[in-house]
Amino acid sequence: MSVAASNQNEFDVVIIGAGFTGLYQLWSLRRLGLRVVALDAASGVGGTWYWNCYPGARTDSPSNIYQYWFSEELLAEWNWNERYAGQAESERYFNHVADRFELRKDIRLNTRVEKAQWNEDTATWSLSTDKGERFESRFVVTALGPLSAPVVPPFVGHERFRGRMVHTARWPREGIDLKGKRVGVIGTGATGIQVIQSIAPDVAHLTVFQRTANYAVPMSNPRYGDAERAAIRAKYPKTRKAIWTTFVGFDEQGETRPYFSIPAQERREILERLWSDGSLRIWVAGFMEIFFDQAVSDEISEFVREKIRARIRDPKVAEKLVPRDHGFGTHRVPLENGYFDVFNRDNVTLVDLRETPIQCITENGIRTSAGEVELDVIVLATGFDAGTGGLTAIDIRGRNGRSLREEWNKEVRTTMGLQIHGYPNLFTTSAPYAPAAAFCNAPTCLQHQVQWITDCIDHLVKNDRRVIEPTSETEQRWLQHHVELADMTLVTKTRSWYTGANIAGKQDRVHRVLSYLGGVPAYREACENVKQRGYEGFEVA
Ligand code: NA7
Repeated sequence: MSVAASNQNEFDVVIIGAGFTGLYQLWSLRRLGLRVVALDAASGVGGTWYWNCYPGARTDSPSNIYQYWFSEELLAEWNWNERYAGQAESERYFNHVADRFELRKDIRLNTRVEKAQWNEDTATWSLSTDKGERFESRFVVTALGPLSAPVVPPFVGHERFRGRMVHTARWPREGIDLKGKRVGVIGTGATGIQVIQSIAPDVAHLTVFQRTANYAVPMSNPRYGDAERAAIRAKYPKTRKAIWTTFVGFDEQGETRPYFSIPAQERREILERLWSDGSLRIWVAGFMEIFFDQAVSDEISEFVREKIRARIRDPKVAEKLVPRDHGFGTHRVPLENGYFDVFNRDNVTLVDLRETPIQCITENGIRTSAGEVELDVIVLATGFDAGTGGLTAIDIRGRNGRSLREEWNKEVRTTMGLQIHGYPNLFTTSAPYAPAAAFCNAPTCLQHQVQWITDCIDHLVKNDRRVIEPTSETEQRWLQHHVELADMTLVTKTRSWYTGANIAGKQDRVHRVLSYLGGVPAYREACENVKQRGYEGFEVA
């Protein structure tokens, strides 16, 4: 039964975001009979898959596990066209979900939440938007996605550039005609790789500005017909079980034998088999020891380096493209579709920024220490302020006016990535210190968080409780547990958005890594324990 008054902008729950998480959260909470609204700054639903419409944008998780599990009808009727859905197909899926479950009537688009303030007297949140609207609600759920705040590096002279400069996550919906243009791409993460391999054949000249070489696995992306879809659907019960029980929420479990207990020849055969699957299996369903054991990491990293070298004709270029400063899998591993072959093309140049750093942006292009590269378009594939950037973009004020932005500017804290001490009735998804922040098939972990939050709100409403907040002791215990696990891994030793190292000063504020590294089953168990024990460690009033 709804607890909100009938005022137009008073709700039981305001959800911020109408992407993967927001849509499911809306569907789930509405079923409890609550008054719920989802607010989103975009002019369409889909979140990440609305914004990231750059050329070649595609999921790196297969479509059979990058989807919702809450509706048998949806699973039966939605036909994925490819093993890895492209941006357009993903966006269509979210629009279908919004229509199919009549979610749109409770979604306000083009509405950016700017401030959220906790009112001690009424035990409610007040939210204000860029349109000057005000919303009152008892609970707030942030469904901002882990990668929604784009990073534009402060290059000297960027305002001088007379061509077009665009961040991949703000690609114009109408597209950009790159045919015959001189294009520079800065960044070779998962996004840069997708853009580079997609646009290289069309542009007059492509200059790739690489700071850190990246491992990438060749994607095998067959199109699906009815027979393939039927076979995939037949496996859904098994898949559904697997995603909850595997370490990173995929549908395959890794090898359980210790790596070096397997003879060298057999190890090689296993790696070749995993590699030829054309998926992330070699990373997340291979040998988990790559995350913990330097010797295992070294051998598997060298296997991948060999594969990269074999693709590139010029050995000097190959050596620049081979990562040496981190082990395979300690950053996010992208899939690629012809990425390394691009560097065999006459119209593509690789600039190694470690040798010749960017000095500034000029009127005509980019100046490195080796000289100026003239460009018509600069593509910034420079990533995101992951996990925290979406939340700190909003002025969130908890008890006694405390500011999340200011607090996280000193130290990033959460309790299981689900709540933050000092911010009652605020639930977060894809926030730091849960697997959903990074180290998980995002849809698996986000759906789990939605379910936990839904159960929690249901519990409070049914028991006539108004407020829930983790104690600072609980938060401290979780952080300690997170750090102990993180310190056992090689991930903490690397520089990437996983560790906050892509943002100046952020690494010092993050507890080792953004993502909880205990795996999906352990995280789910921890969350379940809290619930089963009546929200033990949380103050419920
Ligand atoms: P990433 O993975 O953070 O990659 C950003 C890339 O941009 C990476 O190669 C960076 O080099 C590079 N970068 C960032 N700032 C600069 C500056 N100032 N100069 C030169 N190069 C720079 O972001 P993506 O968008 O590719 O991927 C994010 C996630 O989206 C991905 O992991 C998937 O989960 C989907 P660096 O490595 O920092 O040296």
